[in-house]
Order: sequence, then structure tokens, then C-alpha cells
Amino acid sequence: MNKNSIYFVIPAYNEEKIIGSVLKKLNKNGYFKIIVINDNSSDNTHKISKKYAYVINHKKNRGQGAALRHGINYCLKQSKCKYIVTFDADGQHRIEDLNNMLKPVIDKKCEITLGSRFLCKKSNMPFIKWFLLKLSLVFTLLISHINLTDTHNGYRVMNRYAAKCIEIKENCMAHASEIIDEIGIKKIKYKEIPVIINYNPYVIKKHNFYALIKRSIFVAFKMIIRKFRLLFNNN
Ligand SMILES: Nc1nc2c(ncn2[C@@H]2O[C@H](COP(=O)(O)OP(=O)(O)OP(=O)(O)O)[C@@H](O)[C@H]2O)c(=O)[nH]1
Ligand SMILES: [Mg+2]
Repeated sequence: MNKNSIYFVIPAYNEEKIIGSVLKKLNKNGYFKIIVINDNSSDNTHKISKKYAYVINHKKNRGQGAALRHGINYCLKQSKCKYIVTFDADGQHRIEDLNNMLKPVIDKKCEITLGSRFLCKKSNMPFIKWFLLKLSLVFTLLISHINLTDTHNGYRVMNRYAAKCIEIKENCMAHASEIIDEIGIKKIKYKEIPVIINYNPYVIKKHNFYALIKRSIFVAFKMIIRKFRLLFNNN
């Protein structure tokens, strides 16, 4: 496996405290094709990231979905890129899970792998996060008719075909549900892979009970609007 054909897309917003160690670890493991999409962070995210990765800067904060779209489109323009990994900047995703994520895509068993924290027994996830994620599984089943064990996991590996097919239009957090909906509509072959999501003290400190609930309601609302839009466009 040529590690230079594997491109990482890492959306980042105000992650100066942790992004250096995340990127350093990827470099240490032989991964150098790393695209960080820095979304107008007010801290040193850009300065730190450019030591280890290619950085795309957004002049305005456009959201995680817009960052992924920009990063994935950039990768598709690189002829050497065969696989795209979407990976978080806050240390929640583990390089140790990468081979399991990559293998089914490289072996052509599927076109995209989706990380699932619920297929792993080990987790220190806060209860509110657990509850909202479980609720979103039911919502996804109703809206997208896909029965997954984890719908909002940012750890994915896709081949070029999947990356081209999946259209990310949602700029903010609703992109995760949108990606799953696109997988269903475009019949992209997927496989869920157990991954450990690290709820380190840095991440827990960022959690805000009301913000998490507000975000979930917002995502649900956006997805309902998307479904109506698709329905009317098809009629
Ligand atoms: N480019 C960009 N990246 C973002 C933005 N918001 C969050 N991110 C990044 O997207 C990744 C995931 O965001 P988080 O807020 O940690 O979301 P999450 O991991 O789904 O949720 P938690 O479990 O609460 O951490 C991290 O690398 C963030 O830095 C944004 O507005 N723009
Ligand atoms: Mg996170």
C-alpha cells in the first residue's frame, strides 16, 4: 500500500491545543498527504498545522460540511490520490484504527467505510452524547432508510468513486446525515468498522449540554428540509 495515495481531510476550528500532536502522529506513521481546512480559527491552528500539513484557509467560518467539501474536492484534483480519509483534528480518531478502515475499500469490498463507536465495547462517552447519537439512529432509519449503528462519526475512508458521488451541500454539522442519505440514494457500497472514539478531557471540556441538543435539533430540521426539497425536485 502506497501511503502517498492516501489523503487525509481534516476540518479544524480553534484546535491549537491538540492539532499539532494529531498531525505529528500521522506524519510519524508515514502519512504526509494531509489537508487541513482551517475555518477562520482565531487561535494558532493555521501556524501549527502548516508544519505538518497542507493548509487551506477559509476567510470566514463556513462550517465543517463546507470544509469537508473543499478538502475532498481538492483531493479529487490530485491524480495520485486514491483514497480519502476524513479525520478529526481534536484527537478523537485513532491512527490505530486506520488499517481496518482502509482494508475493505482497498480490497474493493466496499466504496466507503464508516467508523462506528457503537461496534466497539470500549467507550467513555458522556451519557448525553450517547443518548443523542442513539436517537439519531432512529431518525436516520426513518429519513434515509439506512440501518447504521453510528450516524455521526467523522471517521470515514472512501475511494474516488464514492468521493465523486457524495455531494455535500450542507455547510454545517448536518453534512454527516447528508452523507449517509447520499450513500443510500446513490447506492454506494458501505461497511461499518468498529473504531474507538477518544473522549479525552480536552473534548469533554468543549462539550456543552445545550449546544449538543441545539445541534441535534438543527440537524434534524435541515434533514427534513432536504428530504422535502428532493421530493419536490423529483416530482
Ligand atoms: N473547518 C471547520 N472545522 C470544524 C468546525 N467545527 C468543528 N470543526 C472540526 O470538525 C471536527 C469535529 O468537530 P467536533 O466539534 O469535535 O464534533 P464531533 O467530534 O462530532 O463532536 P464531539 O464529540 O462533541 O467532539 C474537529 O476537527 C473540529 O475542529 C468548523 O466550523 N469548521
Ligand atoms: Mg470532536
